[in-house]
Amino acid sequence: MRRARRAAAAPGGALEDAVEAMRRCDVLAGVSAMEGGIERVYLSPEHARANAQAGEWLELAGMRAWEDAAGNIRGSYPGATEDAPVLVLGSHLDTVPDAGRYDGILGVMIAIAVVGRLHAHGARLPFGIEVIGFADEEGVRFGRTLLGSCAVAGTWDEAWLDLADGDGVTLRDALAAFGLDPARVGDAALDPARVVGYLEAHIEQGPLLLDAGRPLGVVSGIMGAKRFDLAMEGEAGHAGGVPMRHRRDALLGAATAALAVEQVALAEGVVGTVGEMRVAPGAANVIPGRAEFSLDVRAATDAERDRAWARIRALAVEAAGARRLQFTESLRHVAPATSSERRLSEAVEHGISVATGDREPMELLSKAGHDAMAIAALAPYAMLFVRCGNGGVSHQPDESVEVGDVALAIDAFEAAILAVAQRWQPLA
Ligand code: HGY
Ligand code: MN
Ligand code: MN
Repeated sequence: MRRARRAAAAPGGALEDAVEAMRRCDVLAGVSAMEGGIERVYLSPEHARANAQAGEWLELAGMRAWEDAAGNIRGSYPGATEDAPVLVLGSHLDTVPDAGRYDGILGVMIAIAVVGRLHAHGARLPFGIEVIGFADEEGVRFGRTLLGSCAVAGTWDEAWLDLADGDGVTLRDALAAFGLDPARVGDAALDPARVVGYLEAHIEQGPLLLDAGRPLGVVSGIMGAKRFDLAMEGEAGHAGGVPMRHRRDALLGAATAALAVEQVALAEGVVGTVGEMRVAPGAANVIPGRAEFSLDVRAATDAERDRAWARIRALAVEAAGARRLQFTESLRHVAPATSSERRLSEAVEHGISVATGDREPMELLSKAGHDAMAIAALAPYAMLFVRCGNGGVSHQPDESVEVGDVALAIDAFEAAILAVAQRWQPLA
């Protein structure tokens, strides 16, 4: 077995790899359903085109590329022996509406760049490598997130097939239209016994590395999240004829609840967001009879998350009562808080030290969700964060990274993977 040598990334090597990784992010930014912006949702024509393009890059890096039963694009790089287990690398290729070009995508390109280096040197590790471009981390189309990574983790729930998108297309029909068999999505699952672990590189999506002057960081864990569909039901009416005190204005009930989200989040030290609001019937001269809105609440622990939700819910019920409205709630998505695995994280820290010379890499709790939280059901994980520019913004077009930081990230990710290989004992 040829020992994996640290690929001698000539000074230009890392930068060249980084320039190419970012160029590929630019290419995928052009695979979009949105004029003048980036939008790529699950099982869309844009998803298919992104998979085809990513598949070419996986093959160029020496992997066998294939699309799995859930629509994830995957690349397999052999280990030293036929029966070698696999180390999984990856992130997601889908986006939010009007997205930035690096959220998820950069992590897949960093993983491909590292395997490309191993391939260029004919390196074989004690495990194979599987790079996955997950198909639906954001959950934009069907409301439930992490569908692609749940399929790989073996936690796919058949009940999700009845989820419908904004046009009433069910997940079942969308899978079939994409050329997949809705009854076979579970075939995408990996056997936990064959998985060494999961490493994900991702932009931080916040300002902490930027404020600390650090290009990279290691992730201690990912916040637990819950998403709800909430609604206030009142009575539509004439904007002129109904006296103010007689009104049952659903929008004002929803607005009071949204302000309660901010009040509770600040008080409890969690994060809460009302990102969607729909008002019916939606005319300037009609008092809103119904207001539907989303709630995304996250915390470092599930107990803190649930305590905040209980307080928000109580204030929403109070707001409804005060206006003689009907308050309804439906839980759309739950993701438990997870912690990264110590030895894999130590390998990531080692990689950061090798790449940057920083002996004390910065550790961060991720407030953003990632595919790692779904893969945690399958295997231990660790994550590498890359500094965001522009004040750390993400989920919008101003999302940015520095090419020098991406070069360091590729070197760090490679060194982390080699460290896992050198230290590797089957993780108990
Ligand atoms: O919502 C999140 O945290 C992730 O970007 N899907
Ligand atoms: Mn995102
Ligand atoms: Mn992401």
